[in-house]
Amino acid sequence: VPTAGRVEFRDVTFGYPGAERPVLDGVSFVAEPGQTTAIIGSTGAGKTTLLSLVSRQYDPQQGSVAIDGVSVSDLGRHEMASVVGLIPQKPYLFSGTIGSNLRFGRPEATDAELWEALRVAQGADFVREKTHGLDERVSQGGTNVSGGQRQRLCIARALVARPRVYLFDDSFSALDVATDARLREGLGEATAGATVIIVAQRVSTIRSADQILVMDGGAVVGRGTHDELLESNETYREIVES
Ligand code: DUT
Ligand code: MG
Repeated sequence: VPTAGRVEFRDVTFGYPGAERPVLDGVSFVAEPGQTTAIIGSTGAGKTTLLSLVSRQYDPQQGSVAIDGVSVSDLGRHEMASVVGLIPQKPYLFSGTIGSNLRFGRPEATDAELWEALRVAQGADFVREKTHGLDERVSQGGTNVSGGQRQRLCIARALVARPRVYLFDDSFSALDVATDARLREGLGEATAGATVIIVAQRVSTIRSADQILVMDGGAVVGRGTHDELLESNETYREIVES
């Protein structure tokens, strides 16, 4: 399996425009290809903000964010879409069909590829039940797709694009434990070789991660495996025990 998508943060500081205090303060870490890096931390810790710097919704005021040694600020918008696949915390659909939503990152994808991505994302059954299948129309504020279904479509959309880096922002918390486990098992295969970063709340979601980053107040206050952090990190223990 070819591997690529090494993400490196070097001493990154970032504050939202107009805000007094930075939201991220001196964040450094490396997320390796072929590995899963999990990020855990209380609400407001800066997890979504960190991901938004990888997908370059914002640029840091200090420090650098690089993918495979290239600063993300040197990647154009179009290039970015094929390098980074973000599954946002609040999943969104574009007005169009289910198929056009799934093909967003790779217009030439075949129907078979869309169905395979849906299968992995645990979304094939509900699309099959739609009268028009992949041609079913959806709209941004539409009600014919539930929140959970929307999330699975966003996961499938990212899989279809085959990026080097996958960013899952709290994509699994709303799923029941069995679906969560099934989904992540399939994702393991579908994303093999890429860099996977998962923001999560459940310990069951992250305990098998190769590396866990513990965030608190905009800083990385711990890193290691589940067992290492249980041993050494008070903030992690508090999160796990809560
Ligand atoms: N913040 C802003 N403007 C924004 C987004 C966030 O000022 O557009 C602030 C809110 C918070 C901090 O930045 O104090 C970090 O927010 P973020 O959304 O990154 O936190 P999180 O770790 O993703 O929290 P949650 O677990 O609730 O998703
Ligand atoms: Mg968030």
